[in-house]
Amino acid sequence: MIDVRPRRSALYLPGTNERALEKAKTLPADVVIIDLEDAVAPELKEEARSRVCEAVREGGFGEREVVIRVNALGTPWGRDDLEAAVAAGPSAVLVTKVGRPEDVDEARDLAERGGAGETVELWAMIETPHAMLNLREIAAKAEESGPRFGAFVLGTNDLAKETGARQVPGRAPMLPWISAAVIAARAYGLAVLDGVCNDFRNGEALVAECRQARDMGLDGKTLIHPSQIGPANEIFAPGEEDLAEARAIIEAFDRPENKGKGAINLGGRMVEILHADIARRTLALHEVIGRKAR
Ligand code: 1VU
Repeated sequence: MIDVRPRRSALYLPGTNERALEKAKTLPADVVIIDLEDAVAPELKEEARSRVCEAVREGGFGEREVVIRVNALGTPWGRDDLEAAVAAGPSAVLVTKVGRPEDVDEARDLAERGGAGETVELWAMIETPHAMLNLREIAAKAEESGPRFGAFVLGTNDLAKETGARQVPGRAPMLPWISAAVIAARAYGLAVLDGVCNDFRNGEALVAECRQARDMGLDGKTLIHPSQIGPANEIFAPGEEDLAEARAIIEAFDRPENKGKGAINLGGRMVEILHADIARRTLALHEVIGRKAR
């Protein structure tokens, strides 16, 4: 059985917004990211931390992965956030401003000190120039930490702020960084999620960013508004054409005349065993998504 976890849609919500927190329990997002960082004012940080941890302990999120995004470890709140967050037992804690491999060590040590159970993952926000320069070392360190580190999440707003790059349609200035994050994540067995589309009333912009991210190999997109969930779920799921092709490839390799072959002719196109691997993964993802929908 192939282990696939759909992370097509990861919805952020402010840790101080009780209404959004309740609503998230009913929305079809694969992942809910409850934010203690940018969406919470400094004077509310401690109160938000307690409330969010209580809400996560209470549960009610069903099959959604629940992630708590904590303040950077170098801030007055980061270390306490991380220890409290892991103890609340979410699916993952999203560590912000990870820029060096030492940040991975520090987060892992704090998580273990906070009593993180086996199942609580750590995810890393990749959102600074240092993170971009150190992607390979960060990803390698994350893999070395065992199953504890699960994903990179791109912070494209911070990357724009820190570099001066503009967030333009087509995202040309961001593409090298998105690609670099995908390569580093895949080399070391991590999932990778795209940054947000701020223009949440602009459906066309969201669809374009989701398609681009899917084609570049990302697992899903982080979102800020419920209206963005449907398009992300659809675009990051295998479509009818992908499924038909996957089934045709597997069926072709199963034919007696193709037994033992590494490459075959499928309707004038070369198909290799690696395409059968991709096809099996596509069908596994489709099956898991189908089970969630039931
Ligand atoms: O109609 P209802 O009262 O039932 O619900 C509203 C609203 O509460 C709800 N809603 C959400 N529910 C869950 N999660 C959300 N993120 C969320 N956003 C809205 O949906 C109903 C309709 O809302 P609306 O269209 O009237 O939108 P609002 O004006 O209420 O809110 C717009 C913003 C952008 C403020 C809101 O969507 C929001 O707070 N989004 C998340 C912001 C956030 O968490 N930012 C930090 C992380 S993103 C980042 O740092 C980039 C890396």
